[in-house]
Amino acid sequence: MDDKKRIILIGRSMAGKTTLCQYLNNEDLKYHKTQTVQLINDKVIDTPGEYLERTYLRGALTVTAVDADIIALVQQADEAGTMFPPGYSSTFGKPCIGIVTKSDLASPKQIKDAERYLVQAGAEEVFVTSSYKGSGFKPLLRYFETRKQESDEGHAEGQGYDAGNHCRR
Ligand SMILES: Nc1nc2c(ncn2[C@@H]2O[C@H](COP(=O)(O)OP(=O)(O)O)[C@@H](O)[C@H]2O)c(=O)[nH]1
Ligand SMILES: [Mg+2]
Repeated sequence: MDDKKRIILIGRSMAGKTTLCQYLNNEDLKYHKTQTVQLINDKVIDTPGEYLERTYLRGALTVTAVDADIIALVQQADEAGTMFPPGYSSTFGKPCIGIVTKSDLASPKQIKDAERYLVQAGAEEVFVTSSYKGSGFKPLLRYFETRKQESDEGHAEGQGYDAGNHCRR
C-alpha cells in the first residue's frame, strides 16, 4: 500500500521548482525520520516551465496532473506579474495550493503581491518559502499531514502506483 501524497509543481522557468522539489524531499525525510511513513518523499512531480509558458503545451500539464493528488502553483516572490490566470486551479479539479519561492530575494510588498496572485489563481492555502534560507517548509509539511489524515479517514487503500522520484527536470 502506498499512502504518500503526490504533489505536482507548476510554475514558470527559473521559479525555483527543481530546487524546491529536492528540498521538499529532503525535509520530508528529516521531518519524519522517527516515523515509518514519509508523506511526500519521492512523490513530488517536477514539470518544465515551458509547459506553462507556451500555450500549446499547457495541455501537457493537465495530463501530467492526472497522477497528482495536490496541485502546487509556484510563484517566484519577486516576479512582476504572474503566469497564472484567475481561477486557473479549476482546470485541474483537485486541491490546489500556492507556493511562493525565493522569499529571501523579495520585499514584504512583493511577497504580498505573489500571495495575492496565487489566491486569485485558486490556491486554497499559500506558503511562503525560501529554499536558500530553508524557511517556510514546516507549515507545508503540516498541510500534507492534514491532507493525508483526511484521505486515511476517507478510504483506507492507496493505489499502489509508484511515481518514483521526478526531481530531475
Ligand atoms: N535566492 C534564491 N534563489 C533560489 C531559490 N531557489 C532556487 N533558486 C535559484 O533559482 C534558479 C532557478 O532554480 P530552479 O530550481 O532550477 O528553477 P526551475 O526552473 O523552476 O526548476 C537557480 O539558480 C537556483 O539556485 C531561493 O529560495 N532563493
Ligand atoms: Mg526545473
